Amino acid sequence: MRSFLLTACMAGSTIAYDSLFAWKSAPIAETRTLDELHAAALTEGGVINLWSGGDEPAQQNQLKTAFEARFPGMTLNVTVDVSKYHAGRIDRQLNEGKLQIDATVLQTVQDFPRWAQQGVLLNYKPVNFDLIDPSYRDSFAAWYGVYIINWSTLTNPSKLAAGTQLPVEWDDFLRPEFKDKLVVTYPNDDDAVLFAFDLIMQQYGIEWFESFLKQNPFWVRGTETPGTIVRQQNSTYAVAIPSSLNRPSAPLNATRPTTGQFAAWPQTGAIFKDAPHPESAKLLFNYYVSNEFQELRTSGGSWSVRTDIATPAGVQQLSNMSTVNTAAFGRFMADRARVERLKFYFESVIGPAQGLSPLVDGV
Ligand SMILES: *[C@@H]1O[C@H](CO)[C@@H](O)[C@H](O)[C@H]1NC(C)=O
Ligand SMILES: *[C@@H]1O[C@H](CO)[C@@H](O)[C@H](O)[C@H]1NC(C)=O
Ligand SMILES: *[C@@H]1O[C@H](CO)[C@@H](O)[C@H](O)[C@H]1NC(C)=O
Ligand SMILES: *[C@@H]1O[C@H](CO)[C@@H](O)[C@H](O)[C@H]1NC(C)=O
Ligand SMILES: CC(=O)N[C@H]1CO[C@H](CO)[C@@H](O)[C@@H]1O
Repeated sequence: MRSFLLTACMAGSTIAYDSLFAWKSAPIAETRTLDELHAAALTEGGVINLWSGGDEPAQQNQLKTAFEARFPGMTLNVTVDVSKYHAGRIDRQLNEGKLQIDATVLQTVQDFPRWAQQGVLLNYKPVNFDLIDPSYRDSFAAWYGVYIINWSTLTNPSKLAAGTQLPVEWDDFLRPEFKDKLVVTYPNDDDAVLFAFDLIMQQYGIEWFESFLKQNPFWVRGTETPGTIVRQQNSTYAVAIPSSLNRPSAPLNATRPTTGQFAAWPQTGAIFKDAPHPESAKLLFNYYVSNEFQELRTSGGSWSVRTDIATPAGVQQLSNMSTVNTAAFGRFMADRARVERLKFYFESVIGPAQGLSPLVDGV
């Protein structure tokens, strides 16, 4: 009996957590500076293993470059893959008691409350935690939004007749000049795209989508792929849905509806309680919510997850816009039965997503 208990305890330290109500999980509040955290992280070997949601391998290069330049001797070993694939592999590592990664930042925001309930996340407030928008953070600091992802539409006017008006509202995509010109991510492959289509159709109905289909859109995997294709001169595709650019270089133009709803949400992260490099993970998460990183994002035209960081010039304040609700995404993602029904609706009309993972498809 004794040896059985001992074995059971050693098999996974999660056994000691309160996974019934997750009581007694008051967070540790960080008081150290970034430089003090840096010194602590170096004593662990200088590597942090992060799994980050995304659909092109280079999507976290900006973070990696900025982090490694700011903290000499540190390596941010970031692996980008589709969040829904990362989440399943994380569950497997947790289940086997062989956690190899320190932290994750994902689009599958519904996974974080579940992991918090299982007791596998570190309840930890980085400096500035209380300045994160309350709707983006867990009260006990198990998880929180670290940056905002926001979508627009990208148009390449050089591939359209001179003088073509850019598409702005969702109805504009139905105009005859955009037939055979649209390249769009499969909503049944990416839940955030599904959310974007759900918003449109809640507003404009199934008739909108039936007309949209008559435009003969080119469906692709990955949310960066439409923009890549629209930029290339060797195809006729001129309008990308979605795109995350707001200030693209010429000749491209970004637009966003002023009446229709569009998708934006806090990409959410957490440190694991059994992280092999806990001090390194803490350094990264303090950096994420620091003025330095949040201002790097806003200087690129993006919004901040923090309420005290100024919205960039020329960009409307997020909390003051009637066309976007950043907290709605989490509620959408949490209702898996509805998400499933929606996916099958789209699959029944446009078929299952075709092609390799966008991480390896070469586009
Ligand atoms: C970097 O991350 C990958 C994927 O998690 C892992 O296979 C690899 O061992 C890590 N490298 C180091 C140096 O820890
Ligand atoms: C267009 O050009 C890119 C390289 O710029 C290439 O990878 C792609 O296959 C080309 N597409 C077509 C349809 O020819
Ligand atoms: C697209 O953006 C360019 C600047 O990059 C601007 O000169 C041009 O007028 C815009 N086109 C349209 C149709 O608004
Ligand atoms: C909020 O929106 C209103 C109108 O919708 C506008 O008058 C006001 O200037 C906006 N405030 C900020 C801080 O953006
Ligand atoms: C208006 C806005 O916030 N746009 C930003 C959306 O996100 C991208 C990158 O993530 C920025 O480059 C945009 O400027």
